[in-house]
Amino acid sequence: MIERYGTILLFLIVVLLSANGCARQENGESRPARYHPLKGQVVALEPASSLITIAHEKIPDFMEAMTMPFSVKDSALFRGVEVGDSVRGVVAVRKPEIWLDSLTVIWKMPPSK
Ligand SMILES: [Cu+2]
Repeated sequence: MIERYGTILLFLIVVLLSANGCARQENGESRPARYHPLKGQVVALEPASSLITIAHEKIPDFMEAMTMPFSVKDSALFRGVEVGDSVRGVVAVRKPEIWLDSLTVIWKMPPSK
């Protein structure tokens, strides 16, 4: 009798774990992201927090012009970027997540002497 309950319990645990796995997949990677082009100026770089703050122009159908931090998934985006640089980039949105997907420097602040 006890052995039988053990088997049922194990079965329930397996079912619950696999159901959880499915739900996680549906909420995450499988849904496509939307991409918005961005133009702006770098205000702050925080590689330790994976954040780049950009004063960005209006993004049509998405956001008004504002200064805001963007999270960065690929640390390579920090390479060659400095505060003051004018940039173009692409913002990816997969609700509730927003991140900076690419970044290109289009103008560099001349070194001050
Ligand atoms: Cu914004």
